Amino acid sequence: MSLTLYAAPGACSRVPMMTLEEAGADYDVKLVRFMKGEHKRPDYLAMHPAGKVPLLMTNDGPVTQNVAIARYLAAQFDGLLPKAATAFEDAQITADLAFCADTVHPVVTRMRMPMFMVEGDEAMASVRAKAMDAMAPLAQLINTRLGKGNWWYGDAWSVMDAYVYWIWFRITGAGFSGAEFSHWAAHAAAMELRPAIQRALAKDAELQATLEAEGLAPKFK
Ligand SMILES: N[C@@H](CCC(=O)N[C@@H](CS)C(=O)NCC(=O)O)C(=O)O
Repeated sequence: MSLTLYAAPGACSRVPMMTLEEAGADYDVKLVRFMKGEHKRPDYLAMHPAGKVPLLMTNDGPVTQNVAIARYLAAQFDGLLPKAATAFEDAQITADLAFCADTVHPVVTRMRMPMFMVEGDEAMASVRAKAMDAMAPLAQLINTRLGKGNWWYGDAWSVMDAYVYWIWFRITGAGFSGAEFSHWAAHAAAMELRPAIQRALAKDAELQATLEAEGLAPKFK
């Protein structure tokens, strides 16, 4: 199985990067330079018509969307998601992944990238403030869930842990206070002790170093 992950440092492509490391998969990483618009070029759009990362190129073809990539990898490698015994259990797993992708991630984007939504400093500050407010109840949900066990699904690590860890990194990096969310903070600390996660973070840091060396690292206010 040949696997190539198209990724940008700090982006949600970190979720499959952590997943691939946890799976012990043999894979290549291709850096996508947002500032050069590489993700909007015809060759990339042919693989990912929405022009986003992550993209996982496989022997079967390109797999896009974090939810689909997580499920695809979990079908190839053990230990990435619980094995659903019923359609209902399967739906719960999809709902968990979709909660991250469809409910929380858009709020992260508003917090981190208000310039995608509006123009002008005042309008951007307003979008960011609203996103901080919208994040609070979502953070509470995640924190409560993580207070029930070591990992999202209790004793077993899963892609959900990678997903909520990426969200934690993004929101605390954007100034959202994690102080009230002690279970989530403890989860993030536990993630950082895992060798596979350390390897993924090191790979992501290499991508960032490449962008910086090329003068292509985005600068945010
Ligand atoms: N629902 C998508 C979200 C992908 C997404 O928004 N990726 C961002 C990075 S976190 C991106 O590629 N942004 C670049 C852009 O929109 O130009 C997924 O889960 O794969």
